[in-house]
Amino acid sequence: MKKPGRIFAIVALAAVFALSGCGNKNNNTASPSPSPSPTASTPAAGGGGMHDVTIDATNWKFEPAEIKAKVGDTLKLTLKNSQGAHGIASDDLGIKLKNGETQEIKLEKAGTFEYHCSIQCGQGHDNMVGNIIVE
Ligand SMILES: [Cu+2]
Repeated sequence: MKKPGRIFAIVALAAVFALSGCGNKNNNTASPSPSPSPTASTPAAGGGGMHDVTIDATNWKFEPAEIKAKVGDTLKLTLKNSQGAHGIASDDLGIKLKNGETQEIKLEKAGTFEYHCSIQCGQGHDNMVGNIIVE
């Protein structure tokens, strides 16, 4: 007489293998979702940059006295008086700065724009000029 228990055991084992195999398969298919694609922000071509410039004013000059930028850029200008009392003004670009002030200027046209000291600061006042060159 055969032992049905043994056959049952083999079937049971096969079933276990099948189940475990199936289980592995499920684990594999349930792989973690793909990593999020990097959302790299593409910089705007041709201008659109930001220039953060602090102009240091002394008796009697601005440093830097020349600022270069491209059309479409934004100039973030800050005036810092290290010596004396000076201001910055440019009629063409609408700049008006006193000591410690910051102004953002959108550069929309090419050209060389002069800025000058806006406070009568003494004998070198007329020499206190600078240029913002927009290309
Ligand atoms: Cu001045």
